[in-house]
Amino acid sequence: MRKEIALSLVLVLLLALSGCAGKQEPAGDNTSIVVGFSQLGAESSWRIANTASMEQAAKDAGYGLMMENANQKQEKQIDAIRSFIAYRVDVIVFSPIVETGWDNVLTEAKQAGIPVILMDRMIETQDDSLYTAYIGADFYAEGRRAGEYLIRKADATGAEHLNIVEICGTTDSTPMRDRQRGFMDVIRKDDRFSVIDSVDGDFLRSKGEECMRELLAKYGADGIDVIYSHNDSMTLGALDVLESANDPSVKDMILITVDGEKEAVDALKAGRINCVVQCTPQLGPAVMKLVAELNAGKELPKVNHPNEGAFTDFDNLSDPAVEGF
Ligand code: GYE
Repeated sequence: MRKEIALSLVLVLLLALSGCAGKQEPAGDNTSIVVGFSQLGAESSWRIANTASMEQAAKDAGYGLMMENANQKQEKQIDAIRSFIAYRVDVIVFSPIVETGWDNVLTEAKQAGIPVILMDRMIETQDDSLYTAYIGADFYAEGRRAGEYLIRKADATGAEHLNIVEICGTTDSTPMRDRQRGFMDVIRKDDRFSVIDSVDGDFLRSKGEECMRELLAKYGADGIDVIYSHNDSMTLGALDVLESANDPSVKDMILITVDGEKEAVDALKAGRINCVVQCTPQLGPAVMKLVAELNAGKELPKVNHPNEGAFTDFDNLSDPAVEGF
């Protein structure tokens, strides 16, 4: 935090000394490139790893990073983007907490001639020219992977009918919408499956606990066969509640989670979770590569997805490649 303030101050000072508010042209090295980065919060281990990846990658590339953390508030993200426009950063990178409500501020960025890279999450807009590129996971494919695992598991165990509860990420965020849609598209036509409840856990561990307590009270452990949770933080919170419930039916539950942080992958290895769909937070190097290409005047691909898969209890979990972040 202190570093970011210092960076902002240095920048303001430079602008004041040069007596103009114009953008500094790159002087052959990277040090004059400043990236304004609006991170949405610090809600999960994924997010914390993502922030660290951005900081490290900017440092490695020799770019100045002006970062603002919005603590889960869209208004704070909008303020941050406005301040980046005022500072005339070279590129704005941001991870939108929800999909809607960005057109005005992104139009301001466009009018100021500052390119915008969406990192991690998407926006909903009629005007695709409001962002230059998107880089982040294919959340729909992640949801499908979760559903495909469940079908394989049901086939392998000969299950006749499974009651599913879904613990969802932040309402109206891209990963919440698409992880749900992908999962449903795969399981919908198979009448072995019923989603009996879908609750909002906001991607938070504490909410995962809270949701699990409520679900247990409502359906009992024997009324729930599958838990599909949109991120590891919520899953780990739910797992704490399940394991302290001391109910024998808990161990028959199938737990499917998304992200792949170390604690979740370790829980998979220990047989406490059944499937971890991967979603990498290590987007920093690829983001900085896009920034470099932009700076070199290249046209960027509009959508950039990292390669991802899933770890499951069908895999050889002693393989060293089975590792969390
Ligand atoms: O899955 C979750 C985080 O947008 C991919 O946000 C990200 C999600 C991630 O809070 O843990």
